[in-house]
Amino acid sequence: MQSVEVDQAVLDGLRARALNMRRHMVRMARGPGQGYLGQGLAIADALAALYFHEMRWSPADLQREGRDRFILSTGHYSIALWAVLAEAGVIPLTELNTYGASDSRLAMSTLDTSPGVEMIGGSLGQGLGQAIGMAMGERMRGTNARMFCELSDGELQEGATWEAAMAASHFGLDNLVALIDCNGIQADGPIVLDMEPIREKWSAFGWQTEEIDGNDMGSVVAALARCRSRRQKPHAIILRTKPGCGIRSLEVREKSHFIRVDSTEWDLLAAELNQEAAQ
Ligand SMILES: Cc1ncc(C[n+]2csc(CCOP(=O)(O)OP(=O)(O)O)c2C)c(N)n1
Repeated sequence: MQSVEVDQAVLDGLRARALNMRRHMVRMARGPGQGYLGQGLAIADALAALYFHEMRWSPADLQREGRDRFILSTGHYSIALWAVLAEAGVIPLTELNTYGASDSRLAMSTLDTSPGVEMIGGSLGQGLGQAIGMAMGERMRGTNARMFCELSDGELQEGATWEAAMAASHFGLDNLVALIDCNGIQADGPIVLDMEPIREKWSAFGWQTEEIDGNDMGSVVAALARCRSRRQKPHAIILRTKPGCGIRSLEVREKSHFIRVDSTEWDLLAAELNQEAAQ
């Protein structure tokens, strides 16, 4: 595997971004007192690396032609998307505590009325197929834009995901990167169907694959850099992530699909996050 040297200052900057995003997420879930916080905290490092290092996009023009795109297939991970967009200055910080309110742009699953949303989520298993359409479209237009599609381990149980995986390798979409968030949970328990060995399955479907600790910034940045090489194959990065990452009491929680805590506990969670960051 090609080794990638990443500047320490760059990594430190991205870790600081991810920490801020985790703070934004706690603030969001605190509004309604609940939310998909566990998954958001887990995927924060990957989104920080994408939006603040790997992707070519402009916070000032979210519709810019030929932009790199992030496609969030797992719609209920929206809390992480709102957090990265808030960190980039696209969403005002004051709006974050409207998360999940009925008239809010920041819904608990992605809507087309929210900023920076490339596809409407909610129905799982749809993202990779849509990302393929976008990747083919950009190729036909002759741009260098790349598509980064997040999907969850639960979505690996959808037939549509594997149909899309076959199509991407058939068409040699080397401008497509799938980020497969393997957090090991599916709703209120462990993953229902055993999908292992996940990496081997993607390799067998013709993808260039690697498997990393999705909460280690150095590994995430290096894996994304390796996907820049265009060798007629789509790329899959299997991210092993920790639900609740950054807040110890959530990391060890048995059920972290939908987090609800008492109003008195939010300060404690925020303090735990700061404490872990200081270590
Ligand atoms: C097509 C479809 N089937 C079922 C659901 C209901 N559903 C919502 S979240 C969820 C769990 C999915 O697990 P995973 O995607 O791994 O997400 P995580 O548990 O990590 O949040 C399910 C089955 C859905 N949203 N879409």
